[in-house]
This record gives sequence, C-alpha cells and structure tokens, in this order.
Amino acid sequence: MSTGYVWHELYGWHDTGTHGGFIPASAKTQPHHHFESAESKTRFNSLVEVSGLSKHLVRIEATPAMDEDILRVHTPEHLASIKEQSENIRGGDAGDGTTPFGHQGFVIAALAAGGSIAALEAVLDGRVKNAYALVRPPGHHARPEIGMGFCMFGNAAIAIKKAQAANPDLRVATVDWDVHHGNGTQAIFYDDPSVLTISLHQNDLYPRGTGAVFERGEGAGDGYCINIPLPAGTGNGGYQYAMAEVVIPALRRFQPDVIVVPSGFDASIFDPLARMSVTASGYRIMTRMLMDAAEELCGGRLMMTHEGGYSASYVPVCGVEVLSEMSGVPVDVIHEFHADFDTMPEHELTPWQVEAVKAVLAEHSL
Ligand code: 3YP
Ligand code: ZN
Repeated sequence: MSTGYVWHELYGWHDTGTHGGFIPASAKTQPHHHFESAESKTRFNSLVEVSGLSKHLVRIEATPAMDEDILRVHTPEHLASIKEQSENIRGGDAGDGTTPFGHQGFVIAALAAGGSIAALEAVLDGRVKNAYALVRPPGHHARPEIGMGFCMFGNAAIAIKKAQAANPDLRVATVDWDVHHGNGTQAIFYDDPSVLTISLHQNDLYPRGTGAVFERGEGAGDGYCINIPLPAGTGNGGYQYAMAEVVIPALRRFQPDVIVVPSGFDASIFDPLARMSVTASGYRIMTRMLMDAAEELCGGRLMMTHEGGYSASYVPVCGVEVLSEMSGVPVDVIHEFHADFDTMPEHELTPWQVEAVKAVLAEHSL
C-alpha cells in the first residue's frame, strides 16, 4: 500500500523575518535569517521531487484547519490573538517573542494544522498506509494558551483531537523524535489516557526545565506521558537503544490504533541548534522500527508531521531517507561522504546513555 505526502507552497511563505538566529535584528545584530527559515523544508520538498520519490507518493491536499479544529486544542484567546496580529501588515508573534509570523500568518498556520489533519485522516481512512506531512510552521511546543519555540498551533494535537472527535474510541501514541521536548503535545494530553505521548529529546535543551523523566502525566493520564531525555552527544546507538528498550515496549503495552510522529531532524549530526549526532541512516532505522511496531500493533498506520531541523543541507537527506523507508521506494541521495558520519565514535552506546534510558524504564516499570 501507499505513502501519503503533504506539502503546500504557502508553507515556504511563512515569514519569520530577519533575525540573527532568534535575536531580532538591530544595530548590534546584523539582519540575517531567523533559525526557523523556510530553507530546510523547501529543500526537503525539492529533494522529494528530484529524487524521483514524489511520483511514487500519494499527494494529499492540505486545506486550512477550521476554527473549531483549532479550538479543540487552543483557547479562544490564543486563536483570537493570532488572527488579530495576522491583520497587522507587519504580522506579530505567537506568544514568547521568538515565534514571529508575517501578515496573514494565520492563514499559513491554519494550513499547517490542516496538513496534519489531512495526513492523519488519509491514514485512518485507509487511503494510504502511512503519510508524511511536511508542514510549516511547526507545532509541538504550542500550548493551549500560547505559541512558543517557533510553533503557532499544535498541528499534531489538532489532528489527533479531530480524529478523536470523529471516533471517540481512537487510541493514539505519539513518538516525538524532534531533538527538543514536545512540551505542547504533552501538556494538551497530560491528563488523557487515550493519547500516549512519548518524547525523545536532548536533556533540558528546550524548553529549559521541562521534559524530565518524572513528568509522566496526571490524574487519569498518569503513566501516559513518557519522557526520554538523552545526554548531549547521543548518536545512532543511543537513539536505537532508547527506541528498542523504551519506545517499542511502551507502544506494545499501550496498543495504539495509530502512531503519530512529530518529526524533527534537529537531532542530526549537522544541526546548529542541538548537540546530538543522528545520521540519515539512523533516522531510516528508527523509521523501520516504528513501521514494524505499527505493523504489529495497528495495521501499519503511521503518520509523521514535520517539526524542527535547521541544517539546510542535511534535513532533506534525512527526510528523504525516512520517506524512502516509509514507502519502500529506493532513493539514491546518500553521498559517499555520508559513510564517514555513520562510523563516528559517538554512535556507540555509552554507559551514561544506558543510565538515562534505565531511568525511564524504572519510572515506567517497563
Ligand atoms: C526555540 C527557541 C530556542 C530553541 C528553539 C527550538 C525550536 C525547535 O526546533 N523545536 O522543536
Ligand atoms: Zn526541535
């Protein structure tokens, strides 16, 4: 069966303005890109085309999320604030001062949430076996009342809530492999036992002070939130160990109907915003592991929705490797230079990575 793919040109038009990274441009900071610029994503989409993958994928059309979809996750105040600032010719900020958007930014943010919705619906309808929504702006940091960390609306959460509105019995597991903590998705489902949220992230990178092992859900949701903070420097070996020891057993215990992956490629070895060392082949292997789990547990149903990843040259390679694995369509995008990065010493599992994973196993009796 087939793999769905979402991209819309407007995702490349989400305007984060001129910054020095995330510092606003000024007489002290020469205007340059915001970290969350379009480039890594437009180049990912370009490589999907040029690699030949796109003709084997099922295009899924993104339509804007409706207000009622956004309001299943966000407060009316947050939605109103985005809409209002969106009218401003200079746009605005989604809440934390580092999440800028341009004039009519609401339209693009609603389309990003809508892309995640469309991809999840296609998987649940059985139109496709699995799907990748290459959306922008990202979503996993957005909390009900505020946007943050480059995220305006919680794209994955909005898609999940909409699917559950149509089918109240739907059990969803999220496996967030973006290098940052999926704090927004976590907060939205914190007391909800129907959605298991798992986040693998660099320990205490962003947001600071969230994503510790002891954050495990509350009330009826206690135990249905699993945080896997990994030490800086973790490479393919540490990630695969965490997947095999924690993620896969937790998925087996939960028995989801579908797996949703907030997918950032900022744990990659070339990312400027984090200090991990995952390579494109590492992402491919993690994809295989999730596909096998999905096959075993939920008819192969797997949806990925794009989050971070800031290496304009490497994100496309990681992304296309993931899509190639998901679709079973071979691609030839790995330059021979990449082999060197797959054999670096940081891919070996270390005792302190084992410690970090064991702490999660103990917390969750896995
Ligand atoms: C947000 C502000 C500082 C770090 C940045 C992280 C954005 C991201 O990729 N989140 O997944
Ligand atoms: Zn990230």
